[in-house]
Amino acid sequence: MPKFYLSTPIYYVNAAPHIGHAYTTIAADTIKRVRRMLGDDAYLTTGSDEHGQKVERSARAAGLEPKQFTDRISAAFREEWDELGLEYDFFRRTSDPRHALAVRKIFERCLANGAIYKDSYTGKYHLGDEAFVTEDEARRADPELITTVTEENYFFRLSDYQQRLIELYESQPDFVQPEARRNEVLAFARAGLKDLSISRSSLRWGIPLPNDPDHVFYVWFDALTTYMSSIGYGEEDAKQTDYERLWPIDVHLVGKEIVRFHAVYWPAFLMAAGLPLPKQVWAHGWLIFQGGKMSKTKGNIVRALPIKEVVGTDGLRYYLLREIVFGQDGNFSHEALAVRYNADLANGIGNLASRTTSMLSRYCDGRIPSQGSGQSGGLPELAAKCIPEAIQHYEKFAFSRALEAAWTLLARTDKYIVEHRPWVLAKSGEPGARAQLESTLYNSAEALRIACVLLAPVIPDGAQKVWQLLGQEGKVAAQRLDSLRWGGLGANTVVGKQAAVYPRLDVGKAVERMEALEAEALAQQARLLGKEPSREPLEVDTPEIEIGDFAKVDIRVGLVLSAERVENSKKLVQLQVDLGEHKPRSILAGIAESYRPEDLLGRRVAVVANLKPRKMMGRVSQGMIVAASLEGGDPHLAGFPDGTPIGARLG
Ligand code: ME8
Repeated sequence: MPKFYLSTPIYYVNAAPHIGHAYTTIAADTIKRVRRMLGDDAYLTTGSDEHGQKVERSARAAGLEPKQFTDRISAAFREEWDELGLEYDFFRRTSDPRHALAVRKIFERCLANGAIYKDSYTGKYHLGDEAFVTEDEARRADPELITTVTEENYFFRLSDYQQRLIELYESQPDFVQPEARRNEVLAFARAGLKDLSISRSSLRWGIPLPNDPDHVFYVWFDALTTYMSSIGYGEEDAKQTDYERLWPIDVHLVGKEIVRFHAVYWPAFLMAAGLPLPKQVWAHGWLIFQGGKMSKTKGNIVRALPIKEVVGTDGLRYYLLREIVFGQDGNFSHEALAVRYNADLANGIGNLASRTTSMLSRYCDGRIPSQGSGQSGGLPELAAKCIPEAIQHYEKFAFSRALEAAWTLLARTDKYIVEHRPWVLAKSGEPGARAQLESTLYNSAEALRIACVLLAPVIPDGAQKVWQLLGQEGKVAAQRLDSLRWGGLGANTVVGKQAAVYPRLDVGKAVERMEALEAEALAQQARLLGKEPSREPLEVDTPEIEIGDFAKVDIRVGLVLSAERVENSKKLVQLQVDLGEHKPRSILAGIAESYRPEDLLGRRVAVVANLKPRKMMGRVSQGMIVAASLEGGDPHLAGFPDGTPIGARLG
């Protein structure tokens, strides 16, 4: 049996999984199902990328040690994949000591082959991407995420591999796909490759280098090796056999932003280590939500489980693989998802399955009749065309086109039923009516059976239900796509009891429910990540003062009568505050980034009433509003309950 080994990226565990991660993992799961249904011994590896500064920082922010934190988030990823019914065979955490064995082994091989040297390096470092970036990239990035780092690093001689990499892309045009990504990678390699820093001495949360334990591996050298460590590379015991059986990997499925790491750095590391190269790197596009790539830092995130609650895993899988051309970017929308679900699953295959089985119950005693000699409406010929078409598209990961091929058959079947009107034939006494009735029902059920097998990789739950409705035994997933032929449905098979495979949705309500569940999931995630950021214990080290010094400050309760933002200032709000004097004071406060003017109206605030008037942005402030903040943090206004007398003095 041919083997097929496939990977998803290993996801950073600095936050809970979102639908972008689910997208890749669903696509990979679909590919694995297709390969199994084509007779391959197919395996999928995934995992969690746990080292590096980004994860370490998130752990600290949650008040946890990195290991505790990554235990939690890595488990959340696994639970998510299990809940979505995604069938991975290997899950490797980079914090697993078995993974370190593989990383060290590859490093030692590269070292022995002269591909590694030590040098000092200063450069701009992107904290979000965990990578040194060019000056140009640094300028374009969010300044908060860029720092300058000087370090003694171990370097990988990437520049030595430029020619061999170019030859690889040229001699194996399929090595990077789709074509646009291949061109991008080729252009990158042709532009010249710089040596790559592969260690950090400033980091602790990582795998120490075997020859210099003050350094830990840079996350990408560490992370990429997971594809080998998960199948036992580096271990001495019998698990090695998985590696021997499965390596080299057939496909690395990745998002397009990490194609360079997989298609340039990774093969170069393997060349230097004298190990077999992957056969293909396949990079898909991004899910776009609210105008941008979904990202943890931007917060424009959608999660998969709230969607699953409403449309099931099939609804989610179908939408992602049908609506978005695999390889290109695509917009995500809850509404489009619900509309698709109704049109194609509930009203499409679901309705066809329940109609067909109910007619079989009514007119044929719940059994499949023989094919008979009635008109077949061209369904057998159409099926013979759609089967290889769907398979070819699946093999190229053109999921939406494979699904279209299956839907061509379903749509034609719907029409065929309407054309022949079994409900009329059943009552007709005309000669030949019964024969046509039986042929119509046989052909419809057979077309449905074929579509069901073709669709099983994408909508496994519904396909299994339809399979059973048609009285078929075992698992539809155990069928072979490549031996699927018209006529496989046996006469006399007893069909199952009617049941809605995909209940129809009220689109508006479904969207509302998905959004409400999303909000709940967000709250849950906040708990997962720890609500209160941890920090160093605070030192209150301001010099002591006498009570008389304090008495000099006149702080009073004021009532905010009006508030407006100061033009051209990001921070300032101008307030009219009643202190119980003959007229309100005009006071400027730097709180516009934390409070909307309308939220300030009617608040009782603390005002330093005897502060010398100050001028800001051309306006005079007659006092100061008291707010609390940690250094650099958001201001929080001091306030008083309703009923506190206006003008009352604090002391
Ligand atoms: O990059 N649309 O991890 P990561 C589509 N740890 N796919 C998306 C997506 C979106 N909006 N957002 C994320 C890392 N993905 C490294 C990988 S591999 C040795 C190390 C998917 O958590 C897509 O597959 O940032 C993307 O490449 C991956 O998640 C990035 O996950």
